[in-house]
Amino acid sequence: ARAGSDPPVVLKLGGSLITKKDRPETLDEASLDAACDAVADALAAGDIDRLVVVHGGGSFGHHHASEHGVSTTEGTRDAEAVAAIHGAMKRLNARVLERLRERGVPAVPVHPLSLAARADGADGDLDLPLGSTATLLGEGFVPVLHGDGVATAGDGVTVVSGDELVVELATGLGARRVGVCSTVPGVLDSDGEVIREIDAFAAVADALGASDATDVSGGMAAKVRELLGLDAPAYVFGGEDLVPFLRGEDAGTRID
Ligand code: IP8
Repeated sequence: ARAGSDPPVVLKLGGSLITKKDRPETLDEASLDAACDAVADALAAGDIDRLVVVHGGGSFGHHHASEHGVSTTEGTRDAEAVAAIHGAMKRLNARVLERLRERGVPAVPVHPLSLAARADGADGDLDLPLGSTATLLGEGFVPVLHGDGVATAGDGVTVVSGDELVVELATGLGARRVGVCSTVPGVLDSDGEVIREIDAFAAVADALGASDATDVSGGMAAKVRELLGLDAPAYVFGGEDLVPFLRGEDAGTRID
């Protein structure tokens, strides 16, 4: 049997959704619980067969990354800094896994620092070997990845964001659908209204460039561009739309 041959759904739970961003290493217990309930219910109901979860850093990873001056473009060669960032992300990952498993979800960790690399420096493409994730999926597990540090040729260790992992996973695993769930109800136009559907970048570029509200997670415009490049339909939505997304319904903004 070929592991992971069924196209999976890839779901990102944003750091802003599952943590309280303004207090170091603090969960948003209520919204993490609600997200874990939604995932458990969708798997139990058979709405979803195979699922990969990615979560962001929120007040765990970003707190330590900024303390050490490390970002997606700024690397470090200080092992203490790497340990602090990776350690915080593993603590968050452990809490997410625990809550999923409490609900009967067979969630297991996949840590990007141990797998991924950028061979061409901070601007280079991410190489994320997917053998372990695909095999875990094929064996019935729900792999849970997270934003992390990543070995970066010439720059030490930089940050890999959950969004970047989502794109790699969706492409490499041939995802069926992609969901990016955060505290924002979708991609917003310059009036703050959710854009229901995006099928071409040019049509929304002005609106995305013009609005501050769309820029909460490191550039909505860049994110939309990446998601448009995927074969699978992608949805950007808020926590209130997680249940419909997992049921296969439209949620927030559809990008396809
Ligand atoms: O919250 C970055 O992941 P993101 C995680 O998806 C770290 O941008 C290590 C800061």
